[in-house]
Amino acid sequence: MIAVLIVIAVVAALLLVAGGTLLVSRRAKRQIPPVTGSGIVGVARPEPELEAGPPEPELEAGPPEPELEAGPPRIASRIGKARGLLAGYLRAVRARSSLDAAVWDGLEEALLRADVGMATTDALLADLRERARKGELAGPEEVLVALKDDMVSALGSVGDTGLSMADSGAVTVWLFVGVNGVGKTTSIGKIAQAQSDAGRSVLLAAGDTFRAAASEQLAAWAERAGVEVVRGAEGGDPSAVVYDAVQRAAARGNDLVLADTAGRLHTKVNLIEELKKIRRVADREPGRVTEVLLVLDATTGQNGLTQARQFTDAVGVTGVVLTKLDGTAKGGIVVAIQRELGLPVKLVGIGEGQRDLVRFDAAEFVEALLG
Ligand SMILES: Nc1nc2c(ncn2[C@@H]2O[C@H](COP(=O)(O)OP(=O)(O)O)[C@@H](O)[C@H]2O)c(=O)[nH]1
Ligand SMILES: [Mg+2]
Repeated sequence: MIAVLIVIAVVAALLLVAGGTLLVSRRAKRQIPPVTGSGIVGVARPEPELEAGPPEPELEAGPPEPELEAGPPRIASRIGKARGLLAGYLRAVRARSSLDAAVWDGLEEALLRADVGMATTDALLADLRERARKGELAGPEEVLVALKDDMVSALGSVGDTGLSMADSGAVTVWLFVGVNGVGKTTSIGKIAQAQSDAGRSVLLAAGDTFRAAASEQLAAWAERAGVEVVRGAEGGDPSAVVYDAVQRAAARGNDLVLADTAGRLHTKVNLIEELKKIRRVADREPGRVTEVLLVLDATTGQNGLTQARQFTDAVGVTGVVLTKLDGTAKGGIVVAIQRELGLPVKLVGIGEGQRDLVRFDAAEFVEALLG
């Protein structure tokens, strides 16, 4: 009887220990913080040590994270639609035994379908045809390799993808502009997270005062990222909100203000006037606007270019944040933006999650698209 009791006690103890170990290892797994911002948001200054940043928010706090991904998501894993569209054309091109008309037609159609745009497609193909005519490119495979190289250099020729900071002593302001629904507020939320992970002290300015929900949405992102937000009254003066945010940042010693704006009035002159004013006010000491980021929605393809032109000249855009690249076959729009607007795409949005915004890398992107 005693022997039986002893056996039962030993088994129970073993079960307890095993259960405990399992729990601990589960918890440990859940608490492993995702690898922070290395692929996100480039900066001109060296990155501070990760340890300097605020503590990682609990995973539960953010929007759903894609599973099975350690580090920041790679572009290739998210632009399946664009890859899929091109893959069919490229297979057919590769299958040709010589550089016949079908090769050129196939390439042209592929690029146009991917929304690279007529002008850019023509320019890319004219160069390749000329090189083929001179005998520099022998077959379809060589043409494809040359096309990739040309795309990478076209993408790299319009400037740096880094995001710059003001000299110390000033408060850096990054201003986000673009029409309604393109992803300004969401991108600010993601950047706030990445920048505070990188050790910066970030403050958000809810410059979209058009409706209360806009600043509430920004406040929700601020909370997730563990940063503060300065809000104004609904319908209030957005410049005043941005001004207050810069003052507050200076007083509190924040390095970086991310300023949201409204995008609703884009057909009227006064949105542009409003943005110019916000920019002027944000640039007053101690504020310094070092980036004006035009947010464009990749799913609108070529239409986005028309929008972009309305903003670029007026507010001195320094770069593009291209969102929703995960939801479109029109990935070629990246090439059109850089070539036709002469603006670098600095960041790309590849999902709705907190870490789904990555620094744009031309070689990685072209390989993901055509590889
Ligand atoms: N799939 C996907 N959705 C995005 C991305 N960026 C933003 N969105 C969604 O686009 C919608 C509009 O975004 P919002 O930030 O409110 O746009 P805003 O009006 O320019 O501030 C929201 O539902 C976002 O979740 C992205 O990169 N990928
Ligand atoms: Mg918004």
